[in-house]
Amino acid sequence: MTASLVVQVINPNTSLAMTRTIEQAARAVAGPTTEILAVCPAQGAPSIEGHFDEAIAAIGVLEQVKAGREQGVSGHVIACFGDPGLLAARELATGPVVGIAEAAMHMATMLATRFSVVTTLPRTVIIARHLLQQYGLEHHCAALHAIDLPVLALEDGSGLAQEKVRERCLQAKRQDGSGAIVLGCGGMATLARELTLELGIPVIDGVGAAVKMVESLVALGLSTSKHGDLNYPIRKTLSGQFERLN
Ligand code: 5HY
Repeated sequence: MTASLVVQVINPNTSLAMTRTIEQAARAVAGPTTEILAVCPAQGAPSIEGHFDEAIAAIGVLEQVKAGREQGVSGHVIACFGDPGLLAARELATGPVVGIAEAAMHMATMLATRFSVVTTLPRTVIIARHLLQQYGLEHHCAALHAIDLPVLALEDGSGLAQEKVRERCLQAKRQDGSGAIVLGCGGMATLARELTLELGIPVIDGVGAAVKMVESLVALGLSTSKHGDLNYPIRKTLSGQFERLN
């Protein structure tokens, strides 16, 4: 069956292993006529663990969105829980651009009155807090937890990070009074279904949520508004390392 739409799923870090994990989660939920095009920047940060990494990652996101638009993809997913470069990407894109944090957070509000977030490092919890404020959802979030392991621990094959995620999700369900849990890392994407079954509450992976949101937006004939601040960037000649964004 030929693809009726192509969703570009961007892992903003340069970890090929995590890109594969994210691709697996995206393909698991994609519709029968949806093609998933999983990509990551050739250069940048191997993992995104703070404001500095986010700034670097945003450039890679923009390069991938530009390439995807030129290839005619239907929409884009930014598969990093900080949603790096989201608004800038929306300026560049024609189709919808959905970040995994915003997708998972909004989906959680449709399933429970309060949700908790389980992410990686304590220092990146503040990034999730900033997103909650930016998206107007802070009053829906009961608490944010960190497994206190680096992002790439999710790809080291030991299973330690995955077990820590499970423990933190159980703790969040017990302590926070939350009816749902949002997984706060693209690398956690493949854990959601099993945790939902084990905990008996919705455990939401933003990769799957974002892919389905892009599919829905495209099916409704909706794309990024070009009226106002998300119109295409004002034309100017970018120089140096940014020439490839012209
Ligand atoms: C992510 N970092 O989803 C975020 C998660 C985090 O490299 N991919 C990353 O912990 O901020």
